[in-house]
Amino acid sequence: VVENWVWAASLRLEVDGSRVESELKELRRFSDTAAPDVTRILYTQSDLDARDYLRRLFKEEGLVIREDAIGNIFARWPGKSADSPAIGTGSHCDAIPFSGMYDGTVGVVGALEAIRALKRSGFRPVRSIEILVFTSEEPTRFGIGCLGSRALTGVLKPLDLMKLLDVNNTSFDQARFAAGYTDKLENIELSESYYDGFIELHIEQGPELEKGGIDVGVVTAIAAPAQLEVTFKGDGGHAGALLMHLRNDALLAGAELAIETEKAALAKGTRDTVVTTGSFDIAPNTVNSVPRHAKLGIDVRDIDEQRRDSVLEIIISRAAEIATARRVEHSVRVLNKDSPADSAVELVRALEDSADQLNFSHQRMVSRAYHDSLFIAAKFPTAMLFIPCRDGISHRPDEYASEEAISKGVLALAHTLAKLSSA
Ligand code: HGY
Ligand code: MN
Ligand code: MN
Ligand code: MN
Repeated sequence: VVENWVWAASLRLEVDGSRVESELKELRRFSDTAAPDVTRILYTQSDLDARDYLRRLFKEEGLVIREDAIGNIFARWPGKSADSPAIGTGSHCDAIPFSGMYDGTVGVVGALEAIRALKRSGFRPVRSIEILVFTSEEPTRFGIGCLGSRALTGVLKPLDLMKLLDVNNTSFDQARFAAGYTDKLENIELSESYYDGFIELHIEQGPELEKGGIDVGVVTAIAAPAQLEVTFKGDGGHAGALLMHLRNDALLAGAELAIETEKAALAKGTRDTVVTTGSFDIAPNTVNSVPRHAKLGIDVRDIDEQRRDSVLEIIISRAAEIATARRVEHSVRVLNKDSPADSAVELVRALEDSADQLNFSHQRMVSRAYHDSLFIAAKFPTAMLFIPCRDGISHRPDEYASEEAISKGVLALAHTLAKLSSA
């Protein structure tokens, strides 16, 4: 590894930050909500337009493109030994409703600029370098995040994918066929030797790097996400005529549970346990009708899997107690309960070496957001590279990463890709 280090130090890479910024701005145009809010949901026209745009950029760079049965996009820069396991990099380009323009996209356009910078320097990889645009990192349409990477690593099998339905009862197969993805689901899973290593560049989505004035973060572990859905059903009735003691109000059961989820997180006494009741649907949702249906979407995370699971158990038992006390029916569905992932030590070191070579300050950190790297890490050596974002804001339209921060992330990524693809 030392000779790579010495050799890579001779790289003189130029990153065109303003080109990256303009390409991110162009990507933002593909949205179902007006700027600055970005909404880009799996297989919608905005998503398909964004994919077309990215494929155009990849083609301009002469990359070899393929797409799999669910729309994971692979854009490969063939190396001298094209058959060796490749070095992967990339992220996602879908966006939750009313969010920002940097989450995911920095890791896609940044990976392309890293390849362009390496090409401009005359560098030629031994191992191919491949950009992977994961098809649906956000849980918005089918309720579960990281669909692309779960399928690529076999966490979700074809049968699991076929069971997925969106809120309009459109099946995953119907949705992907309509988007033009008709290959067999069985062809998605990657072989063990597909990648030799994978690096994902992403905004931190937290305040630590900016607060510390640190150029880049090297992610050592990715927190363990879990999502559950709790539904309460009551009899409902007339808001005026139904007396209070005769009610079994589904909304109030849900409201009580939402407060209990916050209590369960705080009771753990650590900042690493976070719980969010992110969605709360009620029906019939009319002011003069006692709610008879409430559905809560609850997101539970921690870097400690046992602690996360104990919070899940508390929430599930409180839901049952509340249902009994309020004489409502209830059901609980755990959509996913994933394990945390550790980065590969050799990739953490490679990223730190690159930062040192570039005189960038860096720090090791945990990712509190989940990413496709969470699943890729179970099959291939993986690490993530974070750049600061303003006030740590994300999943909001005022999410922002400066051109300088992005350029530093791209330079550190390019240096690391050069090293990893040279042996
Ligand atoms: O929710 C997350 O952590 C990711 O941004 N989807
Ligand atoms: Mn996100
Ligand atoms: Mn993301
Ligand atoms: Mn150092």
